[in-house]
Amino acid sequence: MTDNGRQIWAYKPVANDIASHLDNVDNCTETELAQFRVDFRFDKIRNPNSADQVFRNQAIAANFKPHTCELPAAKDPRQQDIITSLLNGIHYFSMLQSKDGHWPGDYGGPLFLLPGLIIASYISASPFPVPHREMMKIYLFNHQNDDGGWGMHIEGESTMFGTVMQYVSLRILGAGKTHPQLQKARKWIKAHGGAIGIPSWGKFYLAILNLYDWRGFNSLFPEMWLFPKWLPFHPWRYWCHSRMVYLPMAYCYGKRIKMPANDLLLSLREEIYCQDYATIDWPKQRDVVCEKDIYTTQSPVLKVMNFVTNHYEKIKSTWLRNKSLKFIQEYIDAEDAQSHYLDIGPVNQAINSICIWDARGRNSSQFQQHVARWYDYLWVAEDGMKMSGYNGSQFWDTAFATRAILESDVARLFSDTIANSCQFIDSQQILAQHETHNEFFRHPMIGSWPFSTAEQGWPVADCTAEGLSATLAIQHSGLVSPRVDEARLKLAVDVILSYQNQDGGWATYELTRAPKWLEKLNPSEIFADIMIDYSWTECTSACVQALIEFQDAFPGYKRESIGTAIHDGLKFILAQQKTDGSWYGGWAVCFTYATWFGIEALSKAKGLGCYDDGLLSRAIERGCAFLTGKQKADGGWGETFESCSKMVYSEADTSQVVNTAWALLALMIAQYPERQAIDKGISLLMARQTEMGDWQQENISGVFNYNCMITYSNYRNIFPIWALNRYYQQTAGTDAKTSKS
Ligand code: LAN
Repeated sequence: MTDNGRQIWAYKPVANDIASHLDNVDNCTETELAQFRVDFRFDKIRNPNSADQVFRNQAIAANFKPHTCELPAAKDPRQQDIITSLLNGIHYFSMLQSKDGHWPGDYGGPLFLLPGLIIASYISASPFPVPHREMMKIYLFNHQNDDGGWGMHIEGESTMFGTVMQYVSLRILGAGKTHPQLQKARKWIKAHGGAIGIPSWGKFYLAILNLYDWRGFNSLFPEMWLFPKWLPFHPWRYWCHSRMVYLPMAYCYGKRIKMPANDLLLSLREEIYCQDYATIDWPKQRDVVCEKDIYTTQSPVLKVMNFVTNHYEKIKSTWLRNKSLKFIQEYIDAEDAQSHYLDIGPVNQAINSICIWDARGRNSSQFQQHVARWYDYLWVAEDGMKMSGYNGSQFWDTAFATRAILESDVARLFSDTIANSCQFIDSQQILAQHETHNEFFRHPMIGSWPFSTAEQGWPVADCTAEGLSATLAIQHSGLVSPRVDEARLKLAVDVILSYQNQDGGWATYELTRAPKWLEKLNPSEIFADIMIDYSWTECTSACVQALIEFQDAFPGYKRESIGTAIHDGLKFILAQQKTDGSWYGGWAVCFTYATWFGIEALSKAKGLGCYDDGLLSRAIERGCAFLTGKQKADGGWGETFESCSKMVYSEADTSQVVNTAWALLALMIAQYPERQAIDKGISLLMARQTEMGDWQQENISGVFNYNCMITYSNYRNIFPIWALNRYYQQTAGTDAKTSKS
């Protein structure tokens, strides 16, 4: 069910408004659950990625319309095939668009999110309705690896974090300890040293559940929030995700929140440890991490800091502690208010819920507003009910989809789809700031666009750029009367300019606010580069492209500063290129993704006089040489998620349509001269397309912090469509006759 970007799953929907479903206490029967498994088969061994079939089947059933587009004239049979495939692709995808104009989709992948929410619901005695609980169990069981454990994410090898979190969640949801899958899981846990080796984020959740002693946890030093702001390590300078996660964690730590023990918890203490719980020497476990989990090791600076802050706990001033907890609570309130209780992401949504439950009580309106938002994060696919990595990827997918369709004049056959996206894009531009904006370290955001919804209230630099590019493309097409006027476009440009870093690049949500050495304080063990907001190739490319497109349409506005911003952005992108010609991608898998972004920005900048064209051309050529060097014999490209974590190109056994589309988009924008490489890739995309115009769900496409993967289910449509459309545009020209049915 969707409304203005909000998407929730309802069991047996009866009304059309989301609010009436939040009180739904419907039950489901064993027979219905068994039927679900028959209707939606999921086999982790075949593919751990579900294909979002639950949503898609419903959308197609509701929106089905026959494909009646009159095909544009084709020069030859090959082109006929291209046109057919392209139109089928867009036609199918347009049926997935929701009434409010966005494309809903599965945004799961990480396996440590749902447990956080289950723990929040358990400690606060606010259980989910039975159908939700049952669907969650299906999901958790479905993603167990063959060895009995669970990974950090759906494609990952088993880790202690993944395994203990899913195990405890299943037990909370009512799975018995004699269940064969849980017995197998216990074996894995015990064979790998037991839950004392869970990384710090896991130690945190277990401590909340009274399954781990807070003495075994390195201090989160809530007093650091009272430091003077000029200090280079004041937490206001952290990457906003770390800041917003360590904030409520520090509250829970400061208050040593823990659930009262009960039979289940006492039994769990025996199930997940190798030793008797009462005999565990907790302070000694602070830095114990199972080797299967370690991605970043503790730096000497962090060790010293932990030593100091752990000792401080013994002598701490109660007055200072209370003062810092008061500040933290105000900050949590502000984050809740600014984001309408959605919060910046799934981790702090759950932990803030726990803090608010502790501070204000279960019946408080604040806590109830938190609970209402839990549903915004839940998504059902054939693998069961998962927690999304965000409250969705609504805006991001819509902006990309719009640009993909508008790549050629076939868009005019889909003017209704574009009109809907246009409406969504219009409605999601952030045009107001909360009164607590400045007090709590927020970057100016009027005119920006978010990743999910404006309501969520966190603007992102490259989402703003994609919003601007999509809006300009809509205006350029003349298909619908523009809804975002010139003044609002200029606001978006101003925000983009305000986001540019000293190094010429653009980061994700804010400017880089602290020096790189702050990374030495990364306590997470499982993620890299989380402490500050770094400039990225992809974000920079998106901003550079949007500025180029804007300047083309409005040459008079801030000509000089936009010119300088483009120049510096290009310089940053060139500096990121690796010696083999590739770029590393921080937000999707991986080298093909960022190399597409690198080449796209450089190619669009050529001939504009804002940079040395010779340098741009050479970099583009090297990028293309890298890509063609990785093309598989079948014409496609394929990378696995290990490219992201190992930072070296890791070739998948089979070509992947999403990687193939990125590589093709890059080669085409670069006007790569050996057309056979492109022709072969396009043939692969066509061959992989289903009869309806969809593509199969293949490997996972997204990533964050190098080590955790995230699903972008709409990518399998958006990027093949975009590549086919660019191919059509380049091979047919814009003069091919098209007519709307
Ligand atoms: C996202 C999703 C979108 C992504 C892009 C816009 C694609 C990127 O270009 C910039 C970074 C951004 C906004 C991004 C940052 C990290 C996020 C928010 C996520 C990958 C979605 C989930 C992830 C978040 C950190 C998950 C929660 C986990 C923690 C470690 C706090």
